[in-house]
Amino acid sequence: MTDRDYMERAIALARKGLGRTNPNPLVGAVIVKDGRIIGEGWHDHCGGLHAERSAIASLTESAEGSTLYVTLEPCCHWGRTPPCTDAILEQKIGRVVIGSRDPNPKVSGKGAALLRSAGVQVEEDFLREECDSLNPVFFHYITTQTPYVIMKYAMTADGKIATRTGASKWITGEAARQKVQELRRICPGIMAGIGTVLADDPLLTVREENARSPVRIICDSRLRIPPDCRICRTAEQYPTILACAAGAEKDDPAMARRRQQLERRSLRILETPARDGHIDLNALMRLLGAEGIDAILLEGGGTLNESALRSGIVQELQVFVAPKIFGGNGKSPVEGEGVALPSEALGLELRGISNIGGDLLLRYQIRSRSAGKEALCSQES
Ligand code: AOF
Ligand code: ZN
Repeated sequence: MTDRDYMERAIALARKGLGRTNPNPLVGAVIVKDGRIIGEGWHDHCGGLHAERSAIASLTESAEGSTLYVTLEPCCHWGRTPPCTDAILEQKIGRVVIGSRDPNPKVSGKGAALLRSAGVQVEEDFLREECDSLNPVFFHYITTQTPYVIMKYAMTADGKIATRTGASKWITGEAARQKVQELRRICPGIMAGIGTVLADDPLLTVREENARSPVRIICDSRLRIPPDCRICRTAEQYPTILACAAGAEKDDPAMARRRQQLERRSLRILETPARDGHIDLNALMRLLGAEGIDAILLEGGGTLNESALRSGIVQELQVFVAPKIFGGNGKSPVEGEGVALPSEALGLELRGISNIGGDLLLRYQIRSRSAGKEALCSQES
C-alpha cells in the first residue's frame, strides 16, 4: 500500500458523512503504522467527532510514530469540538499527510504550521484535487457565508422543460428522478419560484420515509401562493420559507391579510430586500446563509433560473437531458431576454457526464461569475 492508497481510503471514508455534516465539511482519516492501518474514521455529522478524533477513537494500539492521512488540514481551534491538532500531538503521531487546505479563517494554514512547529513531519496538498472535490459546498460557504446553489432542471433533447400546454410530468425516467431525490437529501435547502408552485403544485420533499427533507424556500415576492396548495398544506411537517419583497405591501394592501393567513399555516415569511418589486436574490442568499443553510438545490422555472444566473448566485448546474423532443413553443429552462450574440453567452465548464437510465446528466460549473453576470445583464440596462 502506498501513500496514495491510504489517502484514497480516507477519501472513501469521508463520503460516508454525505448529507449529514452540513455546514461542516466531509473529512476522512486513516492512521498507518508499520504498513498496517491501525485506525480509521470520518466526520459523521455536524457536532460529532472530527475525522481525526474518530480515527483515534478506533485505535486498539499506540499510534506513537504512526502516519495520519487526512483529507482536510486538521483544525487547531475550538468549535463545537476541541482542536484535532491537540489529539494528534497527544497520540505522538509522527507524520501527517494532508489533502485539502482548510479555508476556514480560524484554521487556514495554522493547523499545519502548529503541527510542524511541534516537530511533526507534515506534507500538504497530497491528492489535493481529489480531496478538494469532496467539499465544493464547504469551501464556498465558509468563505462567502452564502449557500452553494445547484441549479437543476430536466429538459428534452430540443431544450424544453414543458410541452406547449405546460405539461411536464414526466420528462426524464424513473432513475433520473431518483437521482434528484438523492440531491434533495443532501441539500439542506430547496428553492423554487411562485410560477412553478402555481403551475405544478409541487411538494419539493424527499419521498423516502424517515429521510430528512430540505427546507423549502419559495420566492414569492407578493405572497401569491394559494393557502390550499400542497406546499402550504404540508408546512407543519416540512419547514417552509416564503421569501417576499420588503415593502411590497405598500402597493398591495391585501398582502397583509394573506400573510397572516399563511403564518397561521406555519409558513415562515422572510422579508427580503427588493428592487422594482423583485426579490434581491443576493440578499436572500445572505439571509439563508446566516441561518446555516450551506447548499440549495434550485428547482426553479425559467424565470427564477434566469434571475438566479443573472444575479450570480449559482455555482453549479445539473442538467438532465431526456432522449425525446416536444417541439412547439414549450418553455425553456432559462427565460428572460437572453443575449443578442453567441459571444455574449454565459460560459459553463463541463465537469461530468453520466447516463442515468437512458437520460443524460450533465454537470457544469459556472465559468466565471462576473462574466456570467455581465453576459445576462447586457439586455437589462
Ligand atoms: C478537521 N476535521 O473532521 C472537520 C474539520 O464546529 P466544529 O468543532 O465541528 O468545527 C467545524 C470546523 O472545523 C469547520 O468549519 C472546519 O474548519 C473544521 N472541520 N476539521 O480537522 C474534521 N470536520
Ligand atoms: Zn478538527
